[in-house]
Amino acid sequence: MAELTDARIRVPVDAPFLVAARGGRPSRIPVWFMRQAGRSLPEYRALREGVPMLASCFDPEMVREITMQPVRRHGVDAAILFSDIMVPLKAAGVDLDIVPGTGPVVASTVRSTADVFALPRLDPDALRPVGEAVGLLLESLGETPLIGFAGAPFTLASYLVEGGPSRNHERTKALMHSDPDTWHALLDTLADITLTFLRTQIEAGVSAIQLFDSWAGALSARDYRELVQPHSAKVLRGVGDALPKIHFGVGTGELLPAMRETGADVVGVDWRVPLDSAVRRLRDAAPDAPPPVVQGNLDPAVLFAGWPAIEREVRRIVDEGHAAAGHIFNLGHGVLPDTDPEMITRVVELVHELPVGE
Ligand code: 1CP
Repeated sequence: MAELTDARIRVPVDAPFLVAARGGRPSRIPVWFMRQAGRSLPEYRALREGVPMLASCFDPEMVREITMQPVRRHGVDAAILFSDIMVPLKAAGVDLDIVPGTGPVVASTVRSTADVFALPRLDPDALRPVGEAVGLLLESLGETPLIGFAGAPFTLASYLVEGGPSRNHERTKALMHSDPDTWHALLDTLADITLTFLRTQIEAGVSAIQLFDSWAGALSARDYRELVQPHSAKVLRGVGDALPKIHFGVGTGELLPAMRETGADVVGVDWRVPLDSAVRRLRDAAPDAPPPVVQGNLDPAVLFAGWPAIEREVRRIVDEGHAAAGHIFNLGHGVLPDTDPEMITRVVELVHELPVGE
């Protein structure tokens, strides 16, 4: 693979994040935070002043700077590319916007076979600014790994079908149950778009990828396996095995084994399931598979509880993470906007002081 011989990549093979992701014993417990780039940082808000979210995602210098901000400030073990799950759809020409305070809003919902066939294909050239941003970041990051990411087909579909953020996903569930053929055609199209987005980032030099199926926890395990899993598997198998693959969703305690079966090396866990229970669920479901590697799972709201409570929770999570073959410390979902950045820095320092385990 080209990325393994790319002289611009200076990430050592024993970087703690990469070792843990592979189920090895790192020199320290690696830590990064979902949504670490953005929102809670004053330097982010200053830079984004007057620049729409999607415009910033297609500006390579801006992406470089926003991606670097939490690395400089907190000393995390990995950077995550500043972008959004809607970027590949925007690049394909889908009429959508990211509205401040709301999230992604789609101009025309996708609910019929005709709507699915009318979806544009994604020309990789339209993602050139994303590849350029990754290239710039390889220089700035040096030895710190860069995580690329994409939204999984189900989570992307939920925005296209609902037209925006949704609490109950009722129209999405109505489509999957009333017209499975159209549903599968939609998810197959989205899997192709997602793969193109990930391949752009991989060819440009990211060290790992995370597939966000943020809203998959809204589904039963039965529906997930039948209507979603094959499409996420198409994405993760299509990416290949050259770099570690993390798969995450919120409220997915019942889905953890099924999500791992899509081809994930690392399973992201939210705060609802203790990491040792998550490891047991994964191991019991696949006794012959390699021992599980997990990422998580501090409740983002605990960062508002004051240091003594935060410290107690971090220590508990690190202890429970010792049940896994590898543990990447993270939150159970993204950093909340009003989080005090100082608490994040202190969590990084504490995790780095704690023992790695056997
Ligand atoms: O107005 C603003 O400043 C935009 C807020 C914002 C930001 C900073 C949005 C809109 N997206 C992002 C960046 C982003 N999105 C990143 C950056 C890298 C980092 O993690 O630091 C990432 C990884 C995402 C991924 C993303 N976007 C997900 C999956 C992760 C998750 O949190 O579950 C989802 C579901 C989205 C959709 C989205 N984009 C933006 C918002 C507010 C939302 C969620 C809307 C909803 O609740 O449905």
